[in-house]
Amino acid sequence: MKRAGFVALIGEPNAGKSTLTNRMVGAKVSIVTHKVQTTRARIRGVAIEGESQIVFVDTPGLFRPRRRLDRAMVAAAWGGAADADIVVLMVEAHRGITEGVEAILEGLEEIAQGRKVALAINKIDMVKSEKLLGLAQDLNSRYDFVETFMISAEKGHGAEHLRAWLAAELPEGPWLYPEDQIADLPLRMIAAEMTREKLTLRLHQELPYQLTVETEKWEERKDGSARVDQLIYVMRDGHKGIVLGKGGETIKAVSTAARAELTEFLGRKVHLFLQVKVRPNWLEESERYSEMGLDFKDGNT
Ligand SMILES: Nc1nc2c(ncn2[C@@H]2O[C@H](COP(=O)(O)OP(=O)(O)OP(=O)(O)O)[C@@H](O)[C@H]2O)c(=O)[nH]1
Ligand SMILES: [Mg+2]
Repeated sequence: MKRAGFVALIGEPNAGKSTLTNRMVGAKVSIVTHKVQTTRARIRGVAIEGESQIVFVDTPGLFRPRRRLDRAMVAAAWGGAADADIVVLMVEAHRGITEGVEAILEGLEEIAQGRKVALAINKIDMVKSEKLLGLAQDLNSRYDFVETFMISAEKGHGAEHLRAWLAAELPEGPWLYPEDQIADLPLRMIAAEMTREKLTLRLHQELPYQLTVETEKWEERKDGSARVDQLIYVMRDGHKGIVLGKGGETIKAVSTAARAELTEFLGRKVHLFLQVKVRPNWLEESERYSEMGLDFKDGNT
């Protein structure tokens, strides 16, 4: 019997939601870095398990938002949970029940309403197994999870078990996407995200949080290759200098890494052109939000 539905992965920034999404899908559809607040919008990745089509909804981390962008991100994350058939809360094994996790548990009470909520304790590769049972009990005493999983999204422990469980719990019904589709995200956005990942990995401190990347032009060439032009918006002249790097070496390295990844993803040659633009107010421009897949109005208040 065919089954299909949405599984939202929620949790604090850095919990491993995007890593798990990619593992479940079997391809990199969502960017991953060691820094917090990497994912900015909902990213849908599609996995098939037996007769079930599981649409994983990777969400931005939940934290106490300050900027308009932060508020829009957090709203997108809760929205993802509210629209899902099943919600999986991811908690980092070595960090345990932080203030952030407590705040999420409170929020869950409100949005869960009849939805199945499962717990996935992630990064079990980082702690002694004796610690896990206590953490699982503690979390289950605070919220009535339908099931608890111990996983390592990165190493793969427990991932198959979780996927099989999700596949069986989804409602019966026709599949939502064609069989060969792995992500529900325009290519131009995937490409922009790849570049943003490389920038985030190379740039320090606050800079990754003060830039955005957009694919401006996508041209299919007769020889089968693609020409992709992207804009990197930064807020200050000084930031532009840092993104470019001495003699342009930073932007060159970013471009090389992003192009390699996009080439592999598409399976054909890519010409990638990056341009940095200073735009002091981009965080307050609604068009930047729609390009990211966020709702500008969610950032109000
Ligand atoms: N050791 C270990 N590291 C992990 C595991 N899962 C994820 N990570 C690492 O944790 C960091 C954050 O992973 P992400 O998948 O980007 O986390 P996220 O929850 O999507 O983070 P945001 O998008 O910022 O909300 C990365 O450095 C991952 O490699 C795991 O099971 N074990
Ligand atoms: Mg993420």
